[in-house]
Amino acid sequence: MVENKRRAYNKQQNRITLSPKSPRTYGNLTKTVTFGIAGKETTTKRYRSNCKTNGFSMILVIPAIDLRGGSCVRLLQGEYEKEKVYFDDPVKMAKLWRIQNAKVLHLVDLDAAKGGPENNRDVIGQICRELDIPVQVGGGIRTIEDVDAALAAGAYRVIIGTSAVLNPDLVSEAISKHGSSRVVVGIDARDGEARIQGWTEGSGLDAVQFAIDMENRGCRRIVYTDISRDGTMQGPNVDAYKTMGSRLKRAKITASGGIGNHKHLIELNTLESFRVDSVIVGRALYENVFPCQQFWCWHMKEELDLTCYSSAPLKTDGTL
Ligand code: AMZ
Repeated sequence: MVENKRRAYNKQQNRITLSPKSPRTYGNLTKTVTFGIAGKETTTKRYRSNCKTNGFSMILVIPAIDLRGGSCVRLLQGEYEKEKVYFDDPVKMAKLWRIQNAKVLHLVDLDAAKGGPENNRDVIGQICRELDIPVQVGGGIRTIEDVDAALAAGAYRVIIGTSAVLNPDLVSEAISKHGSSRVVVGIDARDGEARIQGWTEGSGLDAVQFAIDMENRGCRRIVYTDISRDGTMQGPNVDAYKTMGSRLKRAKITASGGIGNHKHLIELNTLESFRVDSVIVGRALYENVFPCQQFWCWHMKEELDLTCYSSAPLKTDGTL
């Protein structure tokens, strides 16, 4: 078999193995990816975001599931009254994003973010257990016990928003306990001001200054949402990411809000020098705007039987 051959079928293991043609081809992809076939087990090693292919950096696209009342919803600009329910089976939804090639999943408990009861905890735990990719979980993480519990339930990473504002020491404590890749800060801004409690209250804090403060506390990733763009599909607030990114020295930015088509992704892909390496996409994925999605069973989501889809959960240290 030619060494360079991209796909090799290993009969013994009954697997198709994708191996890099050359180290340059997959750049930052840290490990070989192995896909199962015909209902066999699927194993995916961890990716580093910003995979480089032939010197071209690709932003990591992270599908979002926002949970409310047990369903997958999207809000318009974060307003709880402007809710659209997309699917009522979040575990199946998570698997659908996974088979659409998600490398990381973004999971938010909207009820808990607003201070409501944490009714979604069981389903969050189930998704974390049943998916073989890292899941980042936000919404309602207010105490170190919440951080510990989410990570123990299988989340790869927790996002602290409201409590980073109200109790910034929590961020320092959680990072020193679990490390900066497992604890990140969510900054959700409207007109440059960070908002809290499910975005229902202002904080009086300037989003950029707040990000710098968090970086000084050891934070190495900011999930930065522009509220006025969120759910609109009108395009990301590129200037806001440039402004924040030019002030940060060590933290990376995950952009969020406004993605409506592939051109928006390409726009964000130019912001690597502004520390943007990944983007959360919600409504655009649910509304199937990317042509490639149509090949990935979205229209059959109700009928699809995903019980044959099994996966190896990540261990708590993030390895398989
Ligand atoms: O849409 C909303 N109203 C909303 C939302 N998506 N409110 C909060 N959140 C997300 C933030 C962040 O990921 O983007 O919840 C997380 C922060 O939650 P908390 O409870 O720590 O502020």
